Amino acid sequence: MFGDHSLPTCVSIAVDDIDQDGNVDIVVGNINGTNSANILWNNGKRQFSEANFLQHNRSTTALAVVDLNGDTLPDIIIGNYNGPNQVAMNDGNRGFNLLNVPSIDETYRTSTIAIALLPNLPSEGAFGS
Ligand SMILES: [Ca+2]
Ligand SMILES: [Ca+2]
Repeated sequence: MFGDHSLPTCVSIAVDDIDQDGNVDIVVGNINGTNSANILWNNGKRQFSEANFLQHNRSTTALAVVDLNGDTLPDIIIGNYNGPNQVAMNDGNRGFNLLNVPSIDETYRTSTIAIALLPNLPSEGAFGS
């Protein structure tokens, strides 16, 4: 129901071929509820299956997708409200290893993420292996 603030509400989206099957997938960040981030896996036939990969009482307010460790698999940067930001390192099997990102302050109110693509990155990527 419109206006029901207990329902998850999408506030951020990022797209990339997360599982490297040739079909662009959609990463969705939500506020409210406990499923703060989902992936819509694209089967290439105009159909998507939804998988939650991040459950907690934070709100995911910003998303970005980039390969952080140079393994060619897109990783997900997760900006949260009311909790530490995180990165989801792609394991290549539709699974992720979640890491908390140290914050400059403790307010935890991320609203945007910017990515700088730098030339001449070391082979292990910007985030290390
Ligand atoms: Ca895909
Ligand atoms: Ca990666």
